[in-house]
Amino acid sequence: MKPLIPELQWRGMIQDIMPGTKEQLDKEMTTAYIGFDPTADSLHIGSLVPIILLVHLQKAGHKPIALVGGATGMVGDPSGKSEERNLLSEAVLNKNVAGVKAQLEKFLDFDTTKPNAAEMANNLDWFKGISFLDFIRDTGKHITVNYMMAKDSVKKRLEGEAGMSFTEFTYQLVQGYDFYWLYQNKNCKLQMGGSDQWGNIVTGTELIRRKCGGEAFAFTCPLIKKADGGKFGKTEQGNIWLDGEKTTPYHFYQFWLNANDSDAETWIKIFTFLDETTINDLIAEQKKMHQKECCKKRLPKK
Ligand code: 383
Repeated sequence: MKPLIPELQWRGMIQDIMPGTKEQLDKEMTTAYIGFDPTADSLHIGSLVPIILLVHLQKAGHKPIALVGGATGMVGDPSGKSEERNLLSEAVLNKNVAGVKAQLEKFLDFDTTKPNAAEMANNLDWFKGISFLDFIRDTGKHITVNYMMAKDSVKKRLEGEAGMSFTEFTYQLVQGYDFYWLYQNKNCKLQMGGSDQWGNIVTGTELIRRKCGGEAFAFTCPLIKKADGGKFGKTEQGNIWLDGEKTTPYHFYQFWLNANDSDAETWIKIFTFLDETTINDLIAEQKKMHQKECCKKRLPKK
């Protein structure tokens, strides 16, 4: 096992971390997961940061699970959203699950001869067998409404005019149950995600503690912002998608090339696997030569 947390720390990829997480990772090969909801048939470069987290985790010798939210996609995560989402039809969801799954499969090593082979999961596989009554009795009973209402994702929406449906209110419990299920069935002790996911992730560790007295861990990565305050991953043409049909390789490359110097310095640490010395040299070279292309040319190409 290679040290994962220090590696992610110098890259600026850790926002919040639960006490004991580093010790758990140092102690044993740890199974960890990140969830991706099928809100579109392709992921975009915002999802690339958590995908890269999974890759670092596997490179360090731990076991990654990439979860596609066939069930949570039916509910809609209110985290970071000021308005209620529209429900997606089952046909659209099925198409999106297939698209997201195919993309995630490209990044991880699924070779089952290795002890830390990656796995894919779809939370619909366990949720389709759970009845509403079972869920509110066996899971809902462990978490108070007071606890759920204290989350940012809920508080923000209660302050607004439009409110929040019961459907979206339950989201954190559904994601929380996933963590519990993976803890029980896959010995998964760690959940990661972007910092917008902290509330949902902690509901999971809380559920694990209350339902079976278990201890689980978490950390999040910062949500990428541009130095000029603009939204990362958006251009005038819209989102930068990972799907080459939606964003051509040419536009994908142009996106990185158009980064300003300061963003290029931050992004080279996150979006490449170059080591610290190489990156420091590139940054120094960029500063010296005022030649802004030298970091950017090493950013990913499709
Ligand atoms: C579903 C079930 C789980 C665990 C997580 C999920 C998905 C999660 C979510 N994530 C975002 C998404 O899918 O909505 N509730 O669009 C994004 N993620 C990752 C990362 C991020 C988050 O896919 O911060 C950006 O990409 O966590 O917004 O059991």
